[in-house]
Amino acid sequence: MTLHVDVDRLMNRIDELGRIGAVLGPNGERGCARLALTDADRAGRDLVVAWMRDLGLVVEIDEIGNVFATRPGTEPDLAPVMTGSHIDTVPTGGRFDGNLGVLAGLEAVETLLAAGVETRRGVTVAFFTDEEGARFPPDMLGSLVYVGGLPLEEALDIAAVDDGARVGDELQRIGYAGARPVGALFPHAFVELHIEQGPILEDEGVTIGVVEGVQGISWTELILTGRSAHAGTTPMRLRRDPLLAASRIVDGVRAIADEIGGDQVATVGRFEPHPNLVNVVAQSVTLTIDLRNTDETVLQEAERRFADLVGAVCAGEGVTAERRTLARFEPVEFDPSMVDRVEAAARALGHSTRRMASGAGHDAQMLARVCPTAMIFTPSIDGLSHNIAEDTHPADVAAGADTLLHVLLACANS
Ligand code: HGY
Ligand code: MN
Ligand code: MN
Repeated sequence: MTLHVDVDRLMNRIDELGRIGAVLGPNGERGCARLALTDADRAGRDLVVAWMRDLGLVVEIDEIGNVFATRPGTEPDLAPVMTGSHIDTVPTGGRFDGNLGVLAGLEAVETLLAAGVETRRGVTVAFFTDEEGARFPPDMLGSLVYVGGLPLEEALDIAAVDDGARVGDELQRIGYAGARPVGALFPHAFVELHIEQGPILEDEGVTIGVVEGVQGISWTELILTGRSAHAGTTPMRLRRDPLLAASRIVDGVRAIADEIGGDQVATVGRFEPHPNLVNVVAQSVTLTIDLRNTDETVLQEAERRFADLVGAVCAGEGVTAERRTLARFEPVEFDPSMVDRVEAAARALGHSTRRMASGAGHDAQMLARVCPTAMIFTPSIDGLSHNIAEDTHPADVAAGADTLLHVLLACANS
């Protein structure tokens, strides 16, 4: 008899966790705002850890606040298999981004427990700190530190974009500065269930995305500085206006993506003029640029064009530019045998599949550095994410969670 998850139980947990930091929209949207290491994140963490403990799992918290909950296997000397994702969100986030992967992992373990199905290897369900990077760049911070991609001390000193708080102090404040050394134990294999966050699966009517890799990511913070001046008395010829320069850069960044074409995407997400007043020519503008491509060579070309754009615009307007790299990750390809396992499990369950790359960053791209890794995608309604209208049909949630369950079973008995 084929094991299936209890999708009602899973949807109830998704909705309950989604009520912490809930953002309700005018048209019934049920979004979520749980920025990393805020009180809302603490409340979400406490709820998920309570569910983990209710299932009798062994819960450990590491020094960067990553949480690992393990159901032991019959052969304790074997490294566990791991699944998981994140439960922090962007401020205009949804109930599924990250949360689905963590709660579906918990549901898979509960299904095994309820069926009395034991596995050779333990099964660990994890959530990683600050995957979004919205408050503390870079994104995937917790999993990056876990795999040794960033020294712990450096991560603990990262300051929040919003209020300047330190990662280390915030972890202490919310009670998630754990004792487990980062990277203390790497899994035998890792698989992450996540919503696609784009339109492809829905457009093609496909149920399961078999993710072969993640595109490269380049985040830059730019601070343009000109000279603030009186809007009424300063002749146009005397102005050094960083807001005009920033606007030309916004337009030029879109042109870079259009000219390169293909997979290239480019986004100016933050745009903060100072002093941002009606009668003052701006003193400075802080903006962020997010460039991504599946091809590292093309991504570097996009970065070169961006650097040239900034140089030309700043020279033309007489403003200066300070640059800070917030994140830079090369494209990642997942382990072919794990990708095959995802495809086989989904098809054995009767679901349609298609292979694809991930446009979004995920913790799995970090775990791929230390063990065979793959991802499972489920469709996003209207392809929306990082939007309070983010939603996924329960039937697709069930398909994704069942696929995850069977990939975990296969890996945990390998
Ligand atoms: O930025 C990303 O792709 C992810 O949502 N952190
Ligand atoms: Mn995510
Ligand atoms: Mn996200």
